[in-house]
Amino acid sequence: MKLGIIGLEQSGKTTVFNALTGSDKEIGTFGKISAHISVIKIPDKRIDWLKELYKPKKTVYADIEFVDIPGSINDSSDTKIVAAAREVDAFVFVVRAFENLHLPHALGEINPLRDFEQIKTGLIIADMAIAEKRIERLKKTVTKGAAPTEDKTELSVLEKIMHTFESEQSACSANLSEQEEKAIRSFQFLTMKPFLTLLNVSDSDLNANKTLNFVKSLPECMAMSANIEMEIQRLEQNDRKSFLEDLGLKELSLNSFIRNAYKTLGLISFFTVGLDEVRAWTIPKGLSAVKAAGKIHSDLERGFIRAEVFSYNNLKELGSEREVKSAGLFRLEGKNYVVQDGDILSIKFSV
Ligand SMILES: Nc1nc2c(ncn2[C@@H]2O[C@H](COP(=O)(O)OP(=O)(O)O)[C@@H](O)[C@H]2O)c(=O)[nH]1
Ligand SMILES: [Mg+2]
Repeated sequence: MKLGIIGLEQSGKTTVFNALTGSDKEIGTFGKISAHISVIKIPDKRIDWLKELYKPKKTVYADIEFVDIPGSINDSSDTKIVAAAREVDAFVFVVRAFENLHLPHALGEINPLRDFEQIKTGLIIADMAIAEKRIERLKKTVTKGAAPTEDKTELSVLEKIMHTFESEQSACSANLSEQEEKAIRSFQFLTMKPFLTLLNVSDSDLNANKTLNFVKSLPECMAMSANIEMEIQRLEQNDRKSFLEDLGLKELSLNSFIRNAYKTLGLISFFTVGLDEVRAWTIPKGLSAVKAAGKIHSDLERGFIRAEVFSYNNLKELGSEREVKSAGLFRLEGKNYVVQDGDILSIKFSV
């Protein structure tokens, strides 16, 4: 999964990037440098436990790739920003709530709701430019009369979306049918992508009422004090606890961030196990066994015969695969079985 960190200039994007990934990139650079990338392993106690049980040669955790996209997303003249944003699966909107006397906000007072709208507008404007261009071209062929049906469908969907944009709404609120959505999927509209909002607050405001109110008012929002978490990330593991306690936190925001990301983006994990490898795979909720097999390798999807399935919870409770089998909790499932969070899968296939 690839997450793009976007927001206004000087909202703390790079600070958030450092805080979440433990990187050490320069902050306060005014977007003058190119995007930063860092991949983090997603901590998962289930994988830790499976590793102990199977003692595999290799253990692979699921991961998230963070891309710190510099500059300001409401600057639609910056094509590099938009191009980088198209590449990601989902966004982290960084919204500034921290006061900093040395760093006045370019738009005046600190106002997270306004800044959230600015980000949204930036994305809508970028999408409108794409839709407009395509509509213009399609209109030419469709009015000539010789256009294929797909072009007509595409045009009507794009016009529908254009209406949505004109009323300052995201493409995802255009209520498209699955078929309509398919017709325009290739455009990778930015406002179709799911997002999380990270409210970047001063550490003294972490539990303040105004923070709680902003978190409630903004969609998919959580608060974080990026500056201080970046500092804590730099400490030795043993020294972190007392600093976190002082802030009234149980853990670094990374953990709750990952939980929120899975929930908001509708993701689950399944596992493959064995003496060679124990591995976590991230998939969208509702995926069929055959599609999940395709995540592992395209051959497994093409030649899919069946999935052998048992659950992590049963394995943990009973202690071994043999016990799971004799308890009748080992199942054979077909192509259309919907994979559940915590399933351990073994795909039988032939190509
Ligand atoms: N007081 C305070 N300053 C912050 C916080 N987060 C970021 N900053 C400052 O805001 C400035 C811009 O941060 P940066 O991460 O480079 O923002 P970007 O332009 O969005 O990448 C830097 O001077 C940071 O020190 C915070 O939580 N509190
Ligand atoms: Mg930056």
